[in-house]
Amino acid sequence: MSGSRFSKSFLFALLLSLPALVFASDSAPPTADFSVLPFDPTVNDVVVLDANLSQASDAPIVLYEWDFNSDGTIDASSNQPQVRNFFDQSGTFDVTLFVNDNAGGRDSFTQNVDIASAAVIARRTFESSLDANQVLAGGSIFVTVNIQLNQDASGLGLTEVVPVGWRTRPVDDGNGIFKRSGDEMQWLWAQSFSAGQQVSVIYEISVPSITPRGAYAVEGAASSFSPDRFNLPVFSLAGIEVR
Ligand SMILES: [Ca+2]
Repeated sequence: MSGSRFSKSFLFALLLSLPALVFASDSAPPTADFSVLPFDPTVNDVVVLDANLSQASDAPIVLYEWDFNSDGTIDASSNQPQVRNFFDQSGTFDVTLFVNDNAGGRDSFTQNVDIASAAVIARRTFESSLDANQVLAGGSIFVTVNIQLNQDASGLGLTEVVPVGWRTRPVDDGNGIFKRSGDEMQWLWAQSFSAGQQVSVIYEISVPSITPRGAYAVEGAASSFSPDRFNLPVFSLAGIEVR
């Protein structure tokens, strides 16, 4: 009687420990590692973080998670190893990558990414009812160009060019003067700016309904005449994706 009770509780204990035994069989977690391009990024650069250096062990890696400032909050996650990011200011960022395989294995790797400052930061962002840079053919998407001046500037100008046949409508000229020149949208500012000021313009793009699906580029440049002349592309993380 007592013997059968012993064997029952033994069996019960064995059953309880089975999941732990199965879990422990994932003895080799993946190894997280990533590279950074470009080698000496500035705040203007789209920084490509590439986790292809990571190694799977006995199970494929299925999820890459990125904490761009190692504050414990994941900023981007994907089943693809590459991610593109802008860093909002200069300085040294601790970037942490977590890789997860489909057997519950997980590893992390942190490295410093040094972001150099730039005299002018010109960025374009998109806003739509879908994911930020996505739009349906026949739909519209809003574009914001932000120019952060870390130097004095007079004769500030901005040009933007959208794909041929796409209609545009200025929404906020940021106290600049708007005009069209051929396919180009142009903004000019009569006033002078001092270091630390920024300018934002907003316009709307209407995508023709006959537009085939795919990725489309918007190109632009910010420029100034004095005291230090510059002519700088407007950077965006990605183009417009028509779905
Ligand atoms: Ca974070």
